[in-house]
Amino acid sequence: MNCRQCGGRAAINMRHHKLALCAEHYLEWLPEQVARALEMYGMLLPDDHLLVAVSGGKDSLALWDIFARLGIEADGLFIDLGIEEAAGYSSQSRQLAQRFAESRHLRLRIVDVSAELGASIPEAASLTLRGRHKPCSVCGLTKRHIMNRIARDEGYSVLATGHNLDDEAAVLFGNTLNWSAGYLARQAPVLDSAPGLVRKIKPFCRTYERETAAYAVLRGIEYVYEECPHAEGSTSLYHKDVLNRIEEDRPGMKLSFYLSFLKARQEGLFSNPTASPELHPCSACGQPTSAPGICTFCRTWDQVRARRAQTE
Ligand code: Q46
Ligand code: ZN
Ligand code: ZN
Repeated sequence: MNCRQCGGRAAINMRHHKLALCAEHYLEWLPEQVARALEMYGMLLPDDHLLVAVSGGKDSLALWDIFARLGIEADGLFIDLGIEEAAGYSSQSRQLAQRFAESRHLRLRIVDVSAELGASIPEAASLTLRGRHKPCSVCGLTKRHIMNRIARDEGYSVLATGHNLDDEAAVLFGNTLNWSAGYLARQAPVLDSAPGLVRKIKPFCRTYERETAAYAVLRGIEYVYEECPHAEGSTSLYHKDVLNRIEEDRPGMKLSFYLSFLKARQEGLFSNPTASPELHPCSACGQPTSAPGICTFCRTWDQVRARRAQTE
């Protein structure tokens, strides 16, 4: 297989794009794709102050690298969840994120959940009802809260995440299986800002996971290879697996599934105005919530601290 641009040996063959490229041309091609997505979805505004959520994985580090190569200034935010199973998943991720930032002279803001909230994510999960099965619901809730709080309080106007096409297609697939109209109405490459909420963007929403992985490897980016140990057996991994099997037989299916959804969404298929819950500021932390009184984040962590006090 040869590179379409120079005829040299291809480093990646993207059947879904009917395109093979050598390492050099691939490393030019992907940032161009990201620049196109930024433009196409109006992700960035001229005076934006950008924060990238960095997990230490391939997607977020590749995205931060691409921003730097495109000349787009962005600081990073790493949230240390305190997940120490699987040979220190969080410490390893934190180290790699720090090493990446230092080697490129980029600013990385670190929030340590245990230090800031009094318990790690696995501890919090074991202390609440929500964590009876997996820590993912308390984890997702906490990450969303911290990302928005740091962005809002520290003067960022936009938050970028490394969600790729495989992530987006799996979420879409899950929401479609359940016909979750509210979630479908809100799934988009850009989530506009609202009172108390910064704008969120997903510049890799059209980029296959294989492509971000190839980019990270070819750029020599050191990243955490392992998934979080709690991801194992999750519904979203199962949905990814199903979609991968279809993609194998029909290259490009994932992309067309996602893009056709965006088109249908734009044409009003999910525009039921009653689907969006009304938001008001949480009486404890001030972040927008649809829950009456205090938000689910504050309620959950109050419960964690109360249970911890009982057990001490
Ligand atoms: S939610 Fe669950 Fe992830 Fe948190 S506990 Fe791990 S798998 S990191 S995206
Ligand atoms: Zn080439
Ligand atoms: Zn709150």
